Amino acid sequence: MRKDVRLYAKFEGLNPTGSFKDRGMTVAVTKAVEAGARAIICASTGNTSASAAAYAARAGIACFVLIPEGKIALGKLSQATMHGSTVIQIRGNFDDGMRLVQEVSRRLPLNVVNSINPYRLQGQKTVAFEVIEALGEAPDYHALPVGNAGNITAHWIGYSESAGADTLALKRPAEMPAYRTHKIVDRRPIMLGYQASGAAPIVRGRPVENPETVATAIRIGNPVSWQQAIAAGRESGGWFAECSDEEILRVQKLLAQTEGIFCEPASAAGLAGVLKDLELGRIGEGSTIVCTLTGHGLKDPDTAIAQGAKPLTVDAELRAIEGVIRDYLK
Ligand code: AN7
Repeated sequence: MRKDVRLYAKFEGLNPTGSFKDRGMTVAVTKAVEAGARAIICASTGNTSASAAAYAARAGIACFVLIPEGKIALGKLSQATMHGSTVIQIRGNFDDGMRLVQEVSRRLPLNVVNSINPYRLQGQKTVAFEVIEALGEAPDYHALPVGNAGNITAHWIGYSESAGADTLALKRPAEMPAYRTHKIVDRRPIMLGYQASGAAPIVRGRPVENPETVATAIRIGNPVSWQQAIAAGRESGGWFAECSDEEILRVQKLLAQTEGIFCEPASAAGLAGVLKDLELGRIGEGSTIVCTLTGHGLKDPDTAIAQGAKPLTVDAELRAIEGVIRDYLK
C-alpha cells in the first residue's frame, strides 16, 4: 500500500571502515592515546573490531578483538586482520566476549573501546547533528537497528543536545567539559529501535541466551546500553519492535534494487521495521522519517550472494549475449 511520507536514509556505509562505528572510534582511540594507553580491546560482532583495528593502526597502538567464532561477516574479518589487530575467536557469542573484555581489562592495562566507553557515544551522536543540518529540523521519527544499544543512545544524546533538552541516556565522561545544550531545534524525534526476532532482548524485556539471526551485526542477547536505550525510547515516546530474518533480507534487497543503496542486513532491520509500522498505522501519514543505515553491504558478501540472482554463464559469443538481452527485453 502506498503511504504519503518523507522517508530518508542516512547511509553510514561511506565512513572510513564502512560503518557508523568510526564516528565513535576516532574519539575513543584519540582519548585512549591521550591517556597514554598502549593497547585497546573490544568484543565485536564485526564492525567495532574493523573500526578499532583501523584506528589503532593509525595511532600505532596494539588492538585485541574478541569475536564469536564463525559468526562475523567476511569483510569485517578481513578488515580486522588486514589492519593488524590480534583477532581472538571465542567459542561463544558476543555477550560472552563482552563479559570477558570487561573482566580482562580489570587485570591488564587495556582500554576498552566498546560503547560502554562514553567517548564512543560522544562521537556517534554526530549523526543527529548531520540529520538536523540536512533537514533544517529534527525528523518526526528516527529509526535504527539495535544490537548493543549504544547507537540509539548516541543518536538520542545528539538530538537532546541540539534541542537544549536533558536526557537520562547521557552518562557524561567525568573529565569532559560541562554538558552544554544548544537549542538550535525546537523538538526531538520519536526514536524507533528495531531488533532481529531471534535477538530481541529489549522487545522481550529479558536477555536472550542464544541469540540467532542472519543479521550477525546485531546478534546480541544482553546489550550493555540497555537502560540508556530504554530511556531514549521512553523520553521520546518511541518504541522497540522486531523484524524476522526474512523481512530484513527482503528489505535489504528492495533498497538495493530500487534506490541503489547496498547496506548490510542489520542496517535493513531499521527500514524493515519502519515499513511494517507504516503498514500497521503506528507511524502516521505525512511524517518525516530518517533511517540510519548503519553499515555497507560489502561487509557481508556471503549473505548477499546467497540471496541474489545467480549469474548466467554463456559462451563468449555475440549470439549468446544477444540472446540473453533479447529474452530480457521481450
Ligand atoms: C551494522 O560491531 O555491536 O545497537 O560489535 O554493526 O549500537 O550495537 C555492531 C553493531 C547496527 C547495532 N548495525 O548498533 C559490533 C556491534 C550494524 C552494526 C549495529 C551494529 P548498537
